[in-house]
Order: sequence, then structure tokens, then C-alpha cells
Amino acid sequence: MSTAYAEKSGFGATLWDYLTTVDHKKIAILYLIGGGFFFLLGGLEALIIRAQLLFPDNELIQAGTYNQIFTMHGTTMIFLAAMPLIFALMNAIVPLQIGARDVAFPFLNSLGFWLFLFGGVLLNCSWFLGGAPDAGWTAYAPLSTTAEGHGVDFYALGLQISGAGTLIAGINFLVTIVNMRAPGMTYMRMPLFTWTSFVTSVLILFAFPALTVGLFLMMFDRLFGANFFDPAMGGNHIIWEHLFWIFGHPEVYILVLPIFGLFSDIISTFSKKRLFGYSAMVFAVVLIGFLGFMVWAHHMFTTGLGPIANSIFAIATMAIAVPTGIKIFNWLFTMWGGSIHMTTAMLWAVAFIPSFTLGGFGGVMLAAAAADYQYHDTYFVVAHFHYVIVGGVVFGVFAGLHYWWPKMFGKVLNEKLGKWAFWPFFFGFHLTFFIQHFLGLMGMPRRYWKFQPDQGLELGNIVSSSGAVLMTIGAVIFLINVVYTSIKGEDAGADPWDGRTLEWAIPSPPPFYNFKQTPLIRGLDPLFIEKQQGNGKMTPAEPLGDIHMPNNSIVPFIMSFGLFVAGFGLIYQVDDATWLWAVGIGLAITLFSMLFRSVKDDLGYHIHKEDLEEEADAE
Ligand code: HEM
Ligand SMILES: [Cu+2]
Repeated sequence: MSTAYAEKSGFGATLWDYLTTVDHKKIAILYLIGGGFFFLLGGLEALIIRAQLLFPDNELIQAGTYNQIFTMHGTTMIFLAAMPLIFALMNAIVPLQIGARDVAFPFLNSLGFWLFLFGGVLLNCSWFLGGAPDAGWTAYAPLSTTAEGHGVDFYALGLQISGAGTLIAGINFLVTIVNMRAPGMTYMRMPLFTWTSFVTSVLILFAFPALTVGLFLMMFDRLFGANFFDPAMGGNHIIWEHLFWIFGHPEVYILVLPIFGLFSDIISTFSKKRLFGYSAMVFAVVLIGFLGFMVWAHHMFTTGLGPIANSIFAIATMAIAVPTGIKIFNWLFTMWGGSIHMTTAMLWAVAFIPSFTLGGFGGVMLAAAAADYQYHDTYFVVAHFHYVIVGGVVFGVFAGLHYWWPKMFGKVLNEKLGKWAFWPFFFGFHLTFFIQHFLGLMGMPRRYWKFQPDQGLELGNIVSSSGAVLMTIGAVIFLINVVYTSIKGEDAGADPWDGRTLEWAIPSPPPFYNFKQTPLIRGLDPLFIEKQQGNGKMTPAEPLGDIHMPNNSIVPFIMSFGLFVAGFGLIYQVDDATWLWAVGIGLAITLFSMLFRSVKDDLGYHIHKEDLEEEADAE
């Protein structure tokens, strides 16, 4: 290991290092651990749902508990599992793909993570403090505004805090991709994963504020006696649905676009071909991002917006099938005639194409407004969105982890175990969710605690629940693979997959400064170009020189902790005004940390040229 900045070892030192780190690669690992933990929690909740729905008239859990579990399953999976897992991959890879030494604002990067984590912990504290939120992950008013207990308050405050973290992360990636690209890395030379992360960051920037506003209004209605969503007092509960879905629909593209990007990279790498239709792919991503904001009312066809609004939103929704189709054909054409290597990552990618496409078909069916009166709030909807979210996002996260694990940890995940995890998960997934389309068409409503015997729903539900068991087996094998690889995995080397993009040009795991010299980019797939036309190494764009690095800081952790304390205070001041002290103390902690950060100079440090040279000699 390098340089004079020798690191202390031992558990305490490692813990402190991670609490204070501003290195995008370590923050990626934090997101991976946090998101992975919540994914397991959300998965456990899903298993409880499927256990309750195994038999008709089942009394395994109480109706009220069921409401809490499906609400927390959905909320956890979307906000605390899928989002952070995607941020894990973006953090680990985007700076490397553009030839940057870190993100634009490393301090903010750390703040974004800790806000997400404390928000998620706050939300989950509700389990131990009188009950979790139970108004669905969509928290429609007036159900949410009149729900008893503090569950929904935890929802409003927890998501507000973690949402702030997401917004910060989105802005950070935007600035990073606009400003930090290496010389020669023009927009139209960026790998698709970077492109989609860029568009996703734009969507975050425009979508999350709608959620922020909605949650603030909800907080005022529930905690301070306001009536924004109460028609009896002159409010309007439909406004919540608009605010929620103006955020909520783009959110599904926020989740799936980076996945489109990583599949594009993976399919091109393992087909040993340049991505087919690169510029059409970029165009399609931007168009999907734009149209994603035009369709939110397809979630509200049955609220009585009227035939004109319904028709416009129906057509806009169906229009998204066009750029999505462009992408699907381009993936197929990339594979066409390629020399295909069926690694585990590629297996997930190939499985993703038909799975996600089926989800898209369901989506176009739901978009037919008149027909949606039949599908709405049935299991057909549950089937549809799990096809896109599991068949898209979860498959994508597995693919991305297999593909980039060597870059992140220096070891290749075991391929055999990887495939053993894939098959049960893949079959389990289709078993669980395909049949739900039919359960929905047969009239089984979504979010119901029980179904009745003799309605023909028994078999379908048993099939669905057994699929969930298979998926669990797949997930467990993946975890075993992680443990096995960390003990026995083979060393990856810099470029285990014969990669095409810049992240494969530096060692695995990369040194903490990433690139010793910023590379010069000569075209799309820059490393591939150097392998074809050069000596397989990137040409440096600058002479060897000192590298400026940011300092670690505990301040982001403390800032987020302050908001966590204030969140509790806000929730409980309704019962007892002394809790206002907690609000004051929490906000004081946060504001004081901000002041401290503003007035104290933190200029970072330099890695000296001589140390880098010494390291080069040692190599
Ligand atoms: C992996 C196995 C999974 C299983 C077996 C599963 C199962 C279920 C079931 C049965 C419901 C419906 C509850 C009801 O309406 O009565 C549900 C709802 C939901 N699931 Fe999943 N799910 C899984 C994964 C995921 C993932 C990965 C996500 C998102 C990233 C997700 C997001 C949601 C959402 C948003 C809801 C709606 C919750 C609500 O109605 O408020 N699920 N899930
Ligand atoms: Cu939508």
C-alpha cells in the first residue's frame, strides 16, 4: 500500500474511518451495506405477506399488522433498498467511468448517505414505538391524515430526512458528471451507465421536491392542525395524490434508468461488441426521462379527472413504450452476432430483457384508462410493478454487483454460486408474480388481508407464495457467495472481463485517489480503443503531479443525527409539549454543525508527486 498516509488498522479505526469517510468508493460500500440490510428486511416483510396469503381465511397475523407490513414492505423496498443500492453502484462506478478522482462534493456525498440512513432508522423505529405506518406506501389522504397513532408521522419525518439525502446525492452526481469528466470525455462518449445516472440525477432534482412539499403539508396536517388535505375544512385530498405521483412516477424511472445503463454496459462487454445504436440509446434515455414527468395521472384514472385528462395521460403513458422499445431492440441487436460470454452478470442481463418487457406489457394494459377501472387496486397492479421493479431493478442490482464486485472489492464473485443463485431466483420470481396477473383479473383486491375460500383464488396464491420461497433461496445463495468470495475468492486483477470502459483501466480495488494521472479519452469505449490501437493502457492527459484530496469529517454524521433527534421531537410534541426541547436540541445540533462547517477552513491535503513516483517504482 501506498504513501506516507499509512492507515491505522483495527476495528475501532476502521469504524471511525467509515463514519468519517468522504471517499466515493467507501461511501458506495456504506450504501451497499445499508441498502442490503433494508432489502433483507423488506424481503422478510414480503415473506410474511405471502405467508398470510398462503391459505384463504388465514389468521396468521392480525389485519392491523398486515397493513403495517405491506406499507413498510413497499416503503422500505423503494426508499431504503432500491434507491441506496443504486446509489451504491453509482458511487462506486460513475467517477471511475468518467476518469474523476472523486465526486464533485465529497463532503455532501457523505451527508447524503447519513441522511438516508438516519431517515430509514427513524422510520423503522416506529415498529418498536406503537406501530409502523399503515396507510400504504402511497399514504393517500385522508387515510393517512386521520390514521391513529404515530405510524404515519414516522413515515412523513423519516422519508423527509432520507429524501433530503437523496436530493443531495442527485445534485452531487449532476455536478460531478457535468464538471469532472476527464479530457476528451465528451457527453457522447460517456458510457451508458454514466448517461443514465446523469438523467436519473436530473429526475431526482425535479421529482423529489414534489415529495418534500407533500410530506411537509402532511406533517402540518397531522402534527400542527392544518387542513391541506381535509375537504371538510376547505382542503383537497386529491392534491396529495398529485404531489405524490408527480414524484412517484418519475421515481420508477429514477430506479430503472441506471439499471438500463448498467445492462447496456454489461451486454456490450459480454457480447464483445460496441453497443448497438449508442446515440439512439442516449436519445431514448433522455426521452424516457422527459416523458416520465408527463404521465403521473395514470395512477389516478379512477379519481374522476374526466375523459379528456384520462385520454391525454393514457396516450402519454403508451408513448413511453416507444423509446423503451428502442432500447430493447438495441440490446438484442448488440447481442446479435456477438461473441457472447454467459457470465452470471450476463445471465441476469439476458433474463432481464423478457422479464422487464412483460412488465412493460402490463403497463401498457394498465394505461388504457377505461380498462384500468377493472385492474385498479387489484393484484394485476401488484404483478405489473413487481415485473418492472424486480425483473428490472433487482435483476439489475444483482447483475451490477456481479459485474463490478471485482472493481469494488478486488475479488470475482464465484461464478458457479452466482448461477446457482440466479436460477431459483429467476424461476421463483416468475412463479410469484406471473400468476398474480390472473388473480387480479379474477378480482383479488390489492392490500386485502384475507381472501375467501371457494372463489378460485386458492391455487394461485399457493403458487405465488412458493415462488417467494424460491426467491429467498436464491437470495441466500447470493449471500453465501459473498461470504465465500471474501474468504476464498480469486483476485480479480484490474480487468477481469476484458472491459471496454475506463473503470477497468485502474487496479481493483482502485487506489484512494483513483487515477494517478488523469487519462486522455479518445472515443467511446476508451479502454477498448487503447487495446485495439495502443498498448492497452490509457494515455495520461497530464504530467505526474501532486494530487489534492479532501479530508475526512464526522460533521455529516452529526448533522444527520441532529435531524433524527428533531424528528422524534416533532412526532411526540403532539402528546407532550416538552418534546419541543428535542426539536430545539436536534435542530441546534444540525445548525451548529452547518455553522462549524462554514466558518472552519478545510482545505484538504496533498499526495505528493514523490510519493506517487515511489509507488510507481514499487509496482
Ligand atoms: C422479492 C420478493 C417480493 C415479494 C414476494 C413481494 C410481495 C409483495 C406483495 C404480496 C405485495 C402486495 C401486498 C398487498 O397489496 O396486499 C407487495 C407490495 C409492494 N411491493 Fe413487493 N414484493 C417483493 C419485492 C419487492 C421489491 C424489490 C420492491 C421494490 C423495490 C417491492 C415494492 C412493493 C411495493 C411498492 C408494494 C406496494 C405496497 C403498498 O401497497 O403500499 N416489492 N409486495
Ligand atoms: Cu406511473
